[in-house]
Amino acid sequence: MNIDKYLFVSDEVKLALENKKPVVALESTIISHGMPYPQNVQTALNVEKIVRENGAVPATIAIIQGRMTVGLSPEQIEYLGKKGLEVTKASRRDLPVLLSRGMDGATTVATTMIGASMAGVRVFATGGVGGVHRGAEVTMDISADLEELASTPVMVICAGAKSILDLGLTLEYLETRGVTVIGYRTNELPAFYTTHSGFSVDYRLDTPEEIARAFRVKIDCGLSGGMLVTNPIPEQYAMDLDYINENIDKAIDEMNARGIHGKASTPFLLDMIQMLTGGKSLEANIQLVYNNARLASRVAAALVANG
Ligand code: PSU
Ligand code: MN
Repeated sequence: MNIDKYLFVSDEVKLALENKKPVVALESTIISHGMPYPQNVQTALNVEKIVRENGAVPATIAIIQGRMTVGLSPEQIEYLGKKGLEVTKASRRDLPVLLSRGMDGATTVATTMIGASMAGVRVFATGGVGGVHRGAEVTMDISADLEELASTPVMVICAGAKSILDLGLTLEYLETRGVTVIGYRTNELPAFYTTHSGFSVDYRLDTPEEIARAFRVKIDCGLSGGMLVTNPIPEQYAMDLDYINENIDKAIDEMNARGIHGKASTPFLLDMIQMLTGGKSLEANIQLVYNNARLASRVAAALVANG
């Protein structure tokens, strides 16, 4: 089987990997479904710039005309951002049909991990990961991101999980599936818009080198799966806990009233929260992604240095 039929790695990313230079994977559902145009495109391009400024090569990932594409061009990023919700939000289960039909897809955390792993990229920066949704004991809505973290060897650096999810159940699920949850310079799981959640991470690690060493052990010992690194939003951009939680509750009520469920849930909630907060949540979202891109670049550098 010739994998090139389904995988395209840009020259820049290929060269970086061959020369053992740090590479940071970036997802595309955050562009098409996570933020409005044109802020989504601007943010995606800025994230790439931040990764470069921190000494790593960015690899934004999406499915383009039936190929898992690792290292999008600025034109491809613009294309996905403009198309927005019209692009298929692609999780693991969507891959067979999208690739065989030659379609486009915006990759979620799960699918971006798959693309990164196919290309040999080990570190991935994003905003928030999917998790166990509130009410999952009835709906069984559990993001495929969690299963991917359990099986695919890519480290995901995020700002914790949003309280649109059930954070306690998300942590239980990750524990069951053997995923280590690291707090970067914190003992408390950050809740995306806020640094506080009331839940603890498994381990606090204080330097990119320590994080890289822990991940290296995992690879060396052949322990399957990734690792979840949670990086709190910088204090000056954090939102007021009660304010954001009130608006999250309103958004969830609205979602239930409209009967929205399945893969449409997360994009709907993000959009609703952005509306209810008059764009304040969007600004926080953008800043935390930048912050994660910086940390991921340093961890990627430390990982190649001790590899
Ligand atoms: N959380 C965000 N922004 C996002 C997402 C989550 O703050 O854009 C996206 C990510 O791509 C994540 C996906 O992988 O939503 C999870 O969707 P689901 O819950 O349907 O698995
Ligand atoms: Mn779901």
